[in-house]
Amino acid sequence: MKSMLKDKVGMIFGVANKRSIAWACADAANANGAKLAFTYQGERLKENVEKLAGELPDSLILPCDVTDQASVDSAFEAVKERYGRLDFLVHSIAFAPKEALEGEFVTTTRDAFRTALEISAFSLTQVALAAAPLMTDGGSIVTMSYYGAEKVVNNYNVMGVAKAALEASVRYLAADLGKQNIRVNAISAGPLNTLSARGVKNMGSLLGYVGEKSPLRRNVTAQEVGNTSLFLVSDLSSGITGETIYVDCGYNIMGI
Ligand code: 1JT
Repeated sequence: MKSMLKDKVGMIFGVANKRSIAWACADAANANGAKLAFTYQGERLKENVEKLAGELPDSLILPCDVTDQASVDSAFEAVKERYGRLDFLVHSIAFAPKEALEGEFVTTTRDAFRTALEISAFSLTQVALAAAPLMTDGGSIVTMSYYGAEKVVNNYNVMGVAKAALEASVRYLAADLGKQNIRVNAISAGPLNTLSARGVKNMGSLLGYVGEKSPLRRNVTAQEVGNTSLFLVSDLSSGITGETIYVDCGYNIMGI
C-alpha cells in the first residue's frame, strides 16, 4: 500500500495552506511515493506553499495563474523540464467574488459569472489540454466539486452553476482523453473548514447541519478527501472515468 504511486509524478493545483483540500491530496500522494509539483496563485501564497511543499523529496514549486495562459504554459514547461512526464494532476481551484456567495443567485453580475466560471470550471479544460501531452503513459486528473452543482444550496449561487459546468466538463474531457488512457474524475466533497470556506457567511451552521443530517452523523475530513484522490490517481481506479464520487459522509443520499 505504501508505494501505490511509486515512480509516478503528480501536479497539484490549489494549495493555499495546510487545511487546503489540495494539501490533503498531496499528503496522501507523497505518503505513497509520488513526486509532486505544486502551483500557487499569487505571491501572497508563495511562502505558505514553499513551507509545506519544500520539505517533500524532489518537489517543484511553481507560480500559476489560470487566467493567464502564458503562466499555465510555463508551469507545464517547467514540469516537462524537471520530470519529463506527468502521471496525475489534482485540480483544486475555485473562485467567485464574495458578494456572489451571498443573497440571491438572480442578482449575479456578468462579471462575477464570468470570473467564477473561468477560474472554477474552464481552468480544468485548460490544464487538461496542457497535461495530456506529458501523460505519455496514460494519466489521471481529479477535480473538486460540491453538492451545490446538483441541488440548490442557499448562498452557493454562481459557484453551484460553475460546479455544474465543472462536472459536465469532467464527462466531456473523460470522453476526449480516454483514448490516451487519461482518466478524468471529480470528487464531490462535503463542506470543510478551509480558507475558501472561511469567508463564507454561516459556514459554521452549514457544517453543523450537514454533520447532523449525514448518515455518518459527522462532517467529512480533508484527509478523507485526500485518500479518495489517492485512489482516483492510482491504478486501483483504472476502470473509473467521467465520474463524480461523493465524499460527504453520505449526506447526498438523504431525502426527508
Ligand atoms: C469557493 C468558496 C468554492 C467556497 C466554497 C467553494 N466550494 C465549496 N465551498 C464551501 C461552501 C461555500 C458556500 C456554501 C457551501 C459551501 C469561497 C471562495 C470562492 C470559491 O453555501 C452554503 C457559499
